[in-house]
Amino acid sequence: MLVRKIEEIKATDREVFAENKNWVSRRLLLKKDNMGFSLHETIIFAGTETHIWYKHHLEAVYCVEGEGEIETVADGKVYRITPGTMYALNNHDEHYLRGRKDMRLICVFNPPLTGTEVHLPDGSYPANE
Ligand code: 9YT
Repeated sequence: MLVRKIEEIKATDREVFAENKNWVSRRLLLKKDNMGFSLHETIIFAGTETHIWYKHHLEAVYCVEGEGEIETVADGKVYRITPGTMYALNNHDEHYLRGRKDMRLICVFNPPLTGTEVHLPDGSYPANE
């Protein structure tokens, strides 16, 4: 049984800040936990825009706090994100993620992140080795 609390993860190597400081992600479950997915709580900071294109991962995101939007690049559609909204990048959708108020998101990645990935210039995370 694994039981973890966000407060225990803060200031450990399971807490990762974006290089551009757009977000912080606390990784409750990673590849090494052998669950087949990773589970994160991510705070997207107000006033930020992040280009994301997960070419090697599927991600589902559930908003529990705050407000923002995603814009899908292929069709220019904008989706408002508020508490209770889920979006799933089932087509590896390239998008912009914008925080209007600090947004608290619960994120699931398949395949799981190892925890050491950083966003590449194209908005992806590298494929796991
Ligand atoms: C929603 C999203 O993908 N934000 C970027 C950070 C990512 N959730 C992560 O690494 O935890």
